[in-house]
Amino acid sequence: MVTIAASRRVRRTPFSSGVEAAGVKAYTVYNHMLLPTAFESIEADYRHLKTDVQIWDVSVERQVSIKGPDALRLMRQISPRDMSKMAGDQCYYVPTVDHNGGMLNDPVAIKLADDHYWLSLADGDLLQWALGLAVAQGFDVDIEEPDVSPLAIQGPKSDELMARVFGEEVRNIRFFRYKKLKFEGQSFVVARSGWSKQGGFEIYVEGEDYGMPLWNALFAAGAELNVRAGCPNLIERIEGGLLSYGADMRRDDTPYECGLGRFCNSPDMYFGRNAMARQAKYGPDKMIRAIAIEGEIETCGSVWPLFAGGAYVGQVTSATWSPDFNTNVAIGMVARSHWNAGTRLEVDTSNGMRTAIVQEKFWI
Ligand code: THG
Repeated sequence: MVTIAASRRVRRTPFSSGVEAAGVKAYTVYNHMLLPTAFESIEADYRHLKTDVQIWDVSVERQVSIKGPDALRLMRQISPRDMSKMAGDQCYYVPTVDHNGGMLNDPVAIKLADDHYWLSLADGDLLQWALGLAVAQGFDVDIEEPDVSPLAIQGPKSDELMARVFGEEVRNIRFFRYKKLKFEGQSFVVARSGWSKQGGFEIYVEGEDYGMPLWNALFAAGAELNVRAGCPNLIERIEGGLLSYGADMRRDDTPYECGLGRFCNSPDMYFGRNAMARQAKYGPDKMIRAIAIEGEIETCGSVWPLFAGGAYVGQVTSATWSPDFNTNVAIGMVARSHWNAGTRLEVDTSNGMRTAIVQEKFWI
């Protein structure tokens, strides 16, 4: 087996020793840090995620901390989602765009105080864009990457497991809200969120000291719940239409093109508003779609072009077999002329041409 060499550039996490002891089978690198991609196998992990409860080392969801009198002003410049009415215990999924409306990242924003936010990043160096804007405009904010490592608890038994470790209060946390809860006398942000459709929580673990004690406490409390180590699951997240920045969308796509138009409601503060005005009014010319693929395929590890009668009409960027839906499930970007549900296309996969059918919506 080939291994990835960790270093100061490719960082380990506070939970890496637990991840290794749990038998991690594969890693990827995300935000210059190790992210597990499989334990038993992607299909076995998927089955278990949907029936039990898993603990995910998602430390790679690094935080950018924006703190100071101009924090909200800066937040409103970097995202088309209006953050001015965010509650004090709220998290928002916020597309962030450049001056052309090109997606730079799709973080979760956490409001810690009126003058303090975290941006929980997807893969990309968004800190540099935020810092550039702040410095160039003389904003009064501190911008840094604090050592915060999210640990996700996902699956139908998440509430039960979390209640055993953090108390019954966790059950009252609403979707995309958080409470500050204690473990061993230390307070942590605990939010009802996570990159699966199976429900669950994310614990924002500050520093290294509590990492393995918390990991071990969760495993001890969850033994009879059949708790296991897991990670974001490729099959489940395609079924659920959870987009992966860098794979399904990039800087050449706007939030409207990514199907994230419902998160674009900021009046006028953000860079990119002029470039996005036409799409806000008339809609985009291409959009992310759920796509089913017929026949046998390998998991998509790159980009598969989509054709209609030989003409290029888009691309598939994620695809794999779904045992529950008995079809290959995929995410792709499709031209307006061919994006209606039921449209039959051809897709050039690593195993050759296959039939692809545009779906009405994602599977879960
Ligand atoms: N949690 C945290 N940080 C993250 C992720 C996360 N950073 C990286 C990556 N994931 C960012 N991307 C997403 C994409 C989708 C969602 C969250 C982060 C998500 N979407 C919900 C959905 O589509 O059903 C709901 C969004 C909403 O309605 O507000 O959860 O997972 N900390």
